[in-house]
Amino acid sequence: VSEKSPDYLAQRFQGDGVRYKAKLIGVDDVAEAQGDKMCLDSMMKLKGQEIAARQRGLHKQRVWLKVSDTCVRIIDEKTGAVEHKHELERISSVKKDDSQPRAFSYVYAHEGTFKLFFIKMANLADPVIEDIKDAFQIASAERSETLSTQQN
Ligand code: I3P
Repeated sequence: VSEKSPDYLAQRFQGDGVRYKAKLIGVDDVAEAQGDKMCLDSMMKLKGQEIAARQRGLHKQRVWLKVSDTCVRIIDEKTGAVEHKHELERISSVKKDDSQPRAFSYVYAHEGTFKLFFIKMANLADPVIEDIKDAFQIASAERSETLSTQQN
């Protein structure tokens, strides 16, 4: 962790940021910005829907997940279309799925509503969770810097 210098992180997340191969398990309306039980319940519900869909021969949507210093973007792998753009400051919680090491979820807060995005990575979820946390730190540091500049 200590080898992540500010310069390294700034470079890592600039522009488009870091790209990961993933699949979108599902999206769910949730009641709050955060909460372990709420997230686990929602993930369990979406997992049930995933199983039901597979039984009908449907597959999860293949996506790219991009983490930059401003947002997390979910891009359709086939069309390249940006389907969701989530500003980091509106991501209110990130939760690992302890039963699936490749899966995690985050909650996006928008105009008083909250949506949980449940994602399955091609590889482990830990690195992307760490990236989202690092990018969030950078984004909030940049915001307070902007703020203090304005005050001067
Ligand atoms: C697939 C297998 C994959 C899974 C895929 C399933 O079933 O379970 O692991 O991808 O999901 O279809 P099968 O072995 O019967 O082909 P993930 O590991 O990424 O979930 P998908 O169809 O939703 O892509």
